[in-house]
Amino acid sequence: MQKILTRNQTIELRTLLGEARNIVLLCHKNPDGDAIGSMSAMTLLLRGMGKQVTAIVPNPFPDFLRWLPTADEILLGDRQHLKVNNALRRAHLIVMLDFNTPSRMGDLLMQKVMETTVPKLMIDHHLNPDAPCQLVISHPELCSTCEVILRVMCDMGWDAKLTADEATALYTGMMTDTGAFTYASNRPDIYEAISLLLTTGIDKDLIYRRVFFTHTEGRFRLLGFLLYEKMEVMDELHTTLITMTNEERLRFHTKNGATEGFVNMPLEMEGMRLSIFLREDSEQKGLIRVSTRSVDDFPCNEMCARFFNGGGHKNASGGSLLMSMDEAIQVAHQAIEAFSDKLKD
Ligand SMILES: [Mn+2]
Repeated sequence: MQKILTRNQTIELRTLLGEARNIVLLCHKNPDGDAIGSMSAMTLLLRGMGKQVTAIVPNPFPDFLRWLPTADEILLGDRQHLKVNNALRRAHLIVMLDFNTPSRMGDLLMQKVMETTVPKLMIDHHLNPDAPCQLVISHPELCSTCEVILRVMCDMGWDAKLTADEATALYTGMMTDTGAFTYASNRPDIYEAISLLLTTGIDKDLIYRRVFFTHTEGRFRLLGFLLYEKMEVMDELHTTLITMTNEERLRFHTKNGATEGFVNMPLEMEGMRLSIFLREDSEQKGLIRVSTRSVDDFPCNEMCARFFNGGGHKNASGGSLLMSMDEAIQVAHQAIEAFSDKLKD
């Protein structure tokens, strides 16, 4: 695998870590497998170097990630205020994982973090990093932050001591950010990286089941309802739109996050190019969460930037709208119309 760190970055990283005894790890709001996988791997890696590590999430993460090494120690930024404040006050280094700009941590945590003058390191794979950090290791061409971390470990010569627990965490992030290697996963060196992870003896099939075979009956019935009753299919535009209100979600006794992955499913219909999923936020009234997925060259990130106050990756992006569901549906239709040239045959 080619090196991803420049000589200067290598030196800067060594300096940042060398001076830091207490390290705080942070990830984005609504943490996913890559966010928690990154924090888990970094916690283990840095502890292996003798560091005191505290990992903080802005808000709770899904239960299917709870089995990851060190996940049970992660502090909740929206609940454990005292412990979070203490960890931030004691920190000699703050490491931001899997996000490109402080606002992705949510207002509360962002404010606390940006108030501190502690040196900051960002490791990420989202486009256009924008954060006041001493060192930004940003690689949008890589599939996940976990892949970035593994490549950093290789460049720094830390991979020789790669443990099975670290590999498990890193594999989880790579797997979840690529839909189990079904998108954003054509680069050959992804498989070199996986090969390296497998040499530690991890069971990737078990990791797959632990992450993906964990659904409740409610989720399945909600999925059935949404696909049957709430999915609009625009054949000529090769596009689907699914919408879900809180009331509909609660009817199936499912938690927030139970719809994870739903947006990918319409793309399994032959010829589909774009899937849009609108759902009411579980907490903030009048906020509509937007997820988009596409195949091939359709630019979800451009659509999300132009219409949904968001962005992300070409084939997987998101955003949000402050309006009613009916209004959001209208915006979605405008977005689809504006991109119709790219969607039609
Ligand atoms: Mn990621």
